Amino acid sequence: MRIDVVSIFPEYLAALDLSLIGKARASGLLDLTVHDLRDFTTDRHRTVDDTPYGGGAGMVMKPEPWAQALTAVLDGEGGAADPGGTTAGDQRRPVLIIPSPAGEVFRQATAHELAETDHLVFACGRYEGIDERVALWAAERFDVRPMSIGDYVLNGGEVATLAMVEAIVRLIPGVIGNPGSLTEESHADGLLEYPMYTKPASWRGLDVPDVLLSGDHGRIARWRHEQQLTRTAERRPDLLPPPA
Ligand code: 6GU
Repeated sequence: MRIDVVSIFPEYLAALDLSLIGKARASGLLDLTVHDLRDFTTDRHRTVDDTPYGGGAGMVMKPEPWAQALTAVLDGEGGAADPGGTTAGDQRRPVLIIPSPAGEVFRQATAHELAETDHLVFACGRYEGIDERVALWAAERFDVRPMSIGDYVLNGGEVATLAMVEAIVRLIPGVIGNPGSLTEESHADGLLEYPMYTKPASWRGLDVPDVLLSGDHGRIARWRHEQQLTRTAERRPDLLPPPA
């Protein structure tokens, strides 16, 4: 998979060199490049923002640097007639994710869907956002997806991009050593994960539930499923199907 991130704070994305994502890059499963939006400005001050038409607080990101940056990212696609190597080749367009609290909510299902894409581009806005015409212009070249990571406001798209990239990349086949860990985690089956324990069996007066020491795998599986249901009902009742 190829991922390009465009930001005025490329240093924010330095964490993408670490841990699991860093390993995916080193192994060639992920080709990730971070671009500085200011490299696509043409004025002496490398200006990326301006005052909003209609008035109001804050600044808006100017459209032209974004068009230059996104065009450069597309030019970097290789331009070969058949970059995938098979003639039936995948004709899906690159996906442009625009992180925004006004976007569609990014969920585990979204991560699975996007893990199937060949090329993802993240356009990290700052200030009050990016001139709306950029998304319209980009829609002729990309599948444009404004995405929010939850109902709260961040200062810009960088932190949201870190979260989405991590959620997507760990689902690329081969990135996680033990694929079983993907099927037993929270949200894999629409429920929260059951509680986990490790040694010692008794710690500061707190005991691991007996059932987990029983060796009875059927009983353990039933207990874990009940725990998933009670935990989800307590913490995230919105995830449960409405009672019939
Ligand atoms: Cl994707 N961006 C910003 N700036 N704030 C957010 C968000 C995204 N998701 C939730 N809040």
